[in-house]
Amino acid sequence: MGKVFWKSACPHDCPSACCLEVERLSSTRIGRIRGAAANTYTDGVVCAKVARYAERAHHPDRLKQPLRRAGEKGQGDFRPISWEAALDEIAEAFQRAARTHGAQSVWPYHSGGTMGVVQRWGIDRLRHAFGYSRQKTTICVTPAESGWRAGVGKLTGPDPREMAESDLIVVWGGNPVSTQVNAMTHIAKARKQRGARLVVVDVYRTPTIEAADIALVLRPGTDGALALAMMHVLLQEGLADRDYLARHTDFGPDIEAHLVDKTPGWAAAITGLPVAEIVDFARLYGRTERSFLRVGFGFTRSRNGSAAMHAVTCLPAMTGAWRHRGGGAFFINWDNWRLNTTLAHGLDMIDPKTRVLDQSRIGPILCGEPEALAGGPPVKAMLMQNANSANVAPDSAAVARGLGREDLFVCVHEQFMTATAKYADILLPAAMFLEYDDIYYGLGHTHLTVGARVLDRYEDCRTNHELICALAQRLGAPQPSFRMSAIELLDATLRASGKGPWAEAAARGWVDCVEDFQATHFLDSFPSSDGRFHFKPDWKAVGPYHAGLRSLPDHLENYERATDDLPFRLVVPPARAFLNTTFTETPGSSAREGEPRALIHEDDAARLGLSGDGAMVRLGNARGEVTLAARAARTARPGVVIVEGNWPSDAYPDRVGINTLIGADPVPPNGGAAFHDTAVWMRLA
Ligand SMILES: Nc1nc2c(c(=O)[nH]1)N[C@H]1C(S)=C(S)[C@@H](COP(=O)(O)OP(=O)(O)OC[C@H]3O[C@@H](n4cnc5c(=O)[nH]c(N)nc54)[C@H](O)[C@@H]3O)O[C@H]1N2
Ligand SMILES: Nc1nc2c(c(=O)[nH]1)N[C@H]1C(S)=C(S)[C@@H](COP(=O)(O)OP(=O)(O)OC[C@H]3O[C@@H](n4cnc5c(=O)[nH]c(N)nc54)[C@H](O)[C@@H]3O)O[C@H]1N2
Ligand code: SF4
Ligand SMILES: [Mo]
Repeated sequence: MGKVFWKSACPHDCPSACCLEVERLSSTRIGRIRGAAANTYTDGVVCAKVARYAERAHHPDRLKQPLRRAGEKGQGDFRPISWEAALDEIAEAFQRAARTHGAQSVWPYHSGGTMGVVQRWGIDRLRHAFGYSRQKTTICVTPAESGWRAGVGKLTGPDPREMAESDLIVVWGGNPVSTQVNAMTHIAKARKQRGARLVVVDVYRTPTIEAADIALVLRPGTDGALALAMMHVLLQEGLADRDYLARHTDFGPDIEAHLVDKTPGWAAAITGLPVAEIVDFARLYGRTERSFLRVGFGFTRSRNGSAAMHAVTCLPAMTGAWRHRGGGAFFINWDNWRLNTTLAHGLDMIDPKTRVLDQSRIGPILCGEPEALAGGPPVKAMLMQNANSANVAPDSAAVARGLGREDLFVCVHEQFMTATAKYADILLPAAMFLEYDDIYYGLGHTHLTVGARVLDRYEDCRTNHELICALAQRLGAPQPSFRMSAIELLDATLRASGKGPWAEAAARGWVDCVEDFQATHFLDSFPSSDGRFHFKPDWKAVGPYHAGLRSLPDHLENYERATDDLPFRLVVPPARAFLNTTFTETPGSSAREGEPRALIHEDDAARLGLSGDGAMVRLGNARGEVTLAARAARTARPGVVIVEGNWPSDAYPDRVGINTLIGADPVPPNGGAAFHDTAVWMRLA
């Protein structure tokens, strides 16, 4: 008998949002996973870590029963209890917090473990039904999103499949070979069929840089300067499309005057790139009609990241590349789904007076910083789903202090015993995507992808949706949405959005929400307040921390500069075989990644007296110190240290993880974490 493959969709926080085919061996076991060939974005490809998902789904360490803390917070000592007893305790803790400190002292917290419409954001129904604190979900896209919105207006753009019809693809501050492999499929088509060239802008030699025709390795946090100098060259050399600028943008003499002294020489001194590289790149960009700018998140994870994103998005507005098939720029799709999630996310229950807590600032919030608490009460009770904040959030020492508070009740709903799970008072076992139904937003493409259940539930696990419903009922919520199944909610959501019934979507595996060329290339108008692209952003309208941002394309010097005391710049990008901290538990992924490791420029290594593999270094700043293995490599610029992968703190010799060194101050103008913007000292350990 042939192998049996079932349709599904990847739930993880990855813009590829792949359509999957899962080899189903029985109602409780899977074999290989492959990409759906019939989906024209996935195109039959998935990453290696999801291809071997059986390792994760059938992992012996999966949580399988509800647990109650028996030892110290953070130690991971638990005893089994029943679901009923666990739900009673959570409900009691929430009611107690609400009684003594008000409903806003309860903080339901979520991040990107699953990206499902119901299984991730369903927690918002619980929140809104009881007036618990709201959450501003900033940890990932916010700095990039803010910069994009400031110029373009909305988070949409050309169909990324058009990259195959492009003559020049610029991957700017992203590493898709590692972080969204499918983008490379479409880029490869353009290179094969049209001889297209690939330019990659990064701060070290990533696998994507290695695949590029032209590689620009600059100093961290200097992308704005590169973009400004490119605009300078485009204007100087007659490569700007003056007609397009006049018709479709707010470009004017003030911007032109601002760019006069942003010469390649000026940018060379800031970026570390040779003048000729900057000029050649600008000319190539300006002379290619079909130039597709695929912007990543990486270069925006700096204190000047929103401004840098805005400056970069000015480039296609200056050349008019938006007009051409295979031209323009793309970051993510978010504003094009038009899903009506009022029922699924309880939007009609929102009380706009309820405070909003910033997800990235969980450390300062739990440590009681008044400004972080947005003028409200301390957080006294939490439910955490889809999140490993003890490892992934900035300033992890503060997160640990906060989660370790004796007066804070924490329920964690997890698949594994993560660093965060160890802080739980009640730890509940979560089902995996193969065991539930959901719809996912394909942020890197145009499809809503659909994953119907493939396997029976593992042991005593429950889905996020089931936990939310059970808890809401315990707390006395009368709303019918807490009594609906995930499929009922999804079906209602799709129908209310004019996208047909669930059964149809599930049978196909996706809903393509693609819009036509005219709309996605903004030929009639940009999705901004006045229909134009904004060289002059209204930062005030984007977010509250707009002080210091100018109404111009700009390179801001507000990042953590290297100093005599802190002479190195630390960058902490994703590892290929992990997805944030997910997959750090699977043998295939952890074997491939080895151990936490600092990549140090050979010249710096020599100066430090670092020799041979296996040497250990200590990195530090005012926030803390981290010890890890080091390797000398000619991969970034001198003075730049790269630590790939978000390893569990237990993987470090001192059990202190890398995010100890990262600041939790909000990125202007609308928040988010400056993960790649950290100054440190370094010495041999
Ligand atoms: N394998 C794997 N895939 C993933 C993830 C993962 O952890 N592992 N994470 C997922 C998630 S949540 C997200 S948000 C995406 C992120 O996907 P990406 O868009 O790739 O974003 P980043 O991970 O922030 O970093 C991308 C690149 O930016 C570079 N970079 C850092 N600072 C700068 C800078 O100042 N300038 C420039 N030009 N480049 C800079 C880094 O070196 C890195 O190579 O990937 C998703 N996919
Ligand atoms: N050093 C460093 N830190 C970073 C980044 C970086 O590049 N470098 N990137 C940042 C970014 S972009 C992001 S988005 C964040 C990501 O941070 P998180 O969203 O916290 O991502 P993960 O670490 O993968 O943790 C998600 C957890 O959800 C669990 N999970 C998965 N599916 C389900 C489910 O269905 N139900 C439940 N209950 N749990 C589930 C997984 O087991 C996992 O432990 O990290 C940020 N932190
Ligand atoms: S992690 Fe990304 S590339 Fe891998 S299967 Fe999921 S969506 Fe596709
Ligand atoms: Mo992310």
